[in-house]
Amino acid sequence: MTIIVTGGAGFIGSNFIFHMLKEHPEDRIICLDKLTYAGNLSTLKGVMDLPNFRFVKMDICDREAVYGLFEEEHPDVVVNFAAESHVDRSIANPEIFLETNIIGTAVLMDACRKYGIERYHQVSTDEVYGDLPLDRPDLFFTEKTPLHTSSPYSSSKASADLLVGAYHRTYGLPVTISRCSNNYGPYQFPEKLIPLMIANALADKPLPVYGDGKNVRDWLYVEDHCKAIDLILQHGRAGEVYNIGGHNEMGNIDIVKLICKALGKPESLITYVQDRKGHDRRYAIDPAKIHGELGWLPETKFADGIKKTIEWYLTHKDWWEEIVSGEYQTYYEKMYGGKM
Ligand code: NAD
Ligand code: TDX
Repeated sequence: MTIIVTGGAGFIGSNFIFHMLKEHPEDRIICLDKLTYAGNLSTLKGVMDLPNFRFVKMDICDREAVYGLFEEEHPDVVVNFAAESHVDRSIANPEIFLETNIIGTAVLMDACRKYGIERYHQVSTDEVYGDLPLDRPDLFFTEKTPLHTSSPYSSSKASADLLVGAYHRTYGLPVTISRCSNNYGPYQFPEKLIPLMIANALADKPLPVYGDGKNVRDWLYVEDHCKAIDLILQHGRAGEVYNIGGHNEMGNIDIVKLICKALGKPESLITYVQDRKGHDRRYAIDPAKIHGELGWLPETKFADGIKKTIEWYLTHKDWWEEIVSGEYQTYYEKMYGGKM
């Protein structure tokens, strides 16, 4: 099989490529990535020379280029990870989120319609369901929870999900959608909570916690997410949505304290800053459907996953120090400069 993986130079996409090349060496993987600030070619250096891997620098919104690639490669499967993925950036500048996350998805599916495909898989997020209250721990997101978004990011992802559903119903495109909770693990860009706190703590810099720090996220080790998508591609039913979650809810402040402890840094580094606008309170996934239909359950306990993740950032300083010292610094100053 030939599989196009978009956004494969980013965090989850690269981990998915590593997973697929290991588990399905008979498949050919083509990584299509625009290499935005979040895409890093050095992440893929270990697989770049493999005969069944090809990297193509391309924008998913570039219809002509995307059609050209489909014409040349005739992919059997497309897995779309490519997106603008950071909520805070979407609040500062929504437009690129609408372009990449909505128009890009439409272009990819149009190419699938034109050239034929066995499966188009859309990597979505639990954020499309909005948030849950902190005082109702009995409530979870199921696939039937109505879409109810808070940020330009989640709205763009929900819009894309609606389009994917429409292409299935209108054109019979064989699609699947997965909606996953917060991922953590190697190669995550240090603008996201866990790697940002690790990088700042190591540099003895303030650890910026939004609001009261009590917002809850449902953390999933990235490898478990990749395994779930692999299963959906093999056995998932076309037209269906699958929620993927870790059953691992944690308050932000507890994660930050845990990172301080693991790195031997004082909690006095923790600095409460102005809350994110429209900040979702709690996310929690009910993964009963993917468990019942496909037998998937998260395998990595948070205690083990976070240990592995911290260890990875300690042993791969060259990977993230380059990012922290470059263009990202301008964003960081804009985002946190006046707040701390
Ligand atoms: P990321 O920001 O680390 O990576 C995104 C990748 O997409 C980058 O390599 C970037 O260069 C590429 N890209 C961006 N715009 C592009 C375009 N126009 N054309 C081609 N490539 C483009 O993101 P991530 O955290 O790996 O997330 C991957 C996907 O998973 C996204 O769709 C995101 O919405 C979804 N998701 C993420 C999480 C999470 O916790 N990180 C959870 C649930 C769902
Ligand atoms: O500096 C920070 N301080 C802070 O308190 C940052 C960057 C985050 N936070 C809080 C905000 C959230 O409650 O930590 C929590 C996690 O924040 P992010 O890492 O930005 O993730 P989140 O907004 O939950 O979204 C993530 O999960 C769902 C991904 O970025 C999305 O792409 C995915 O869809």
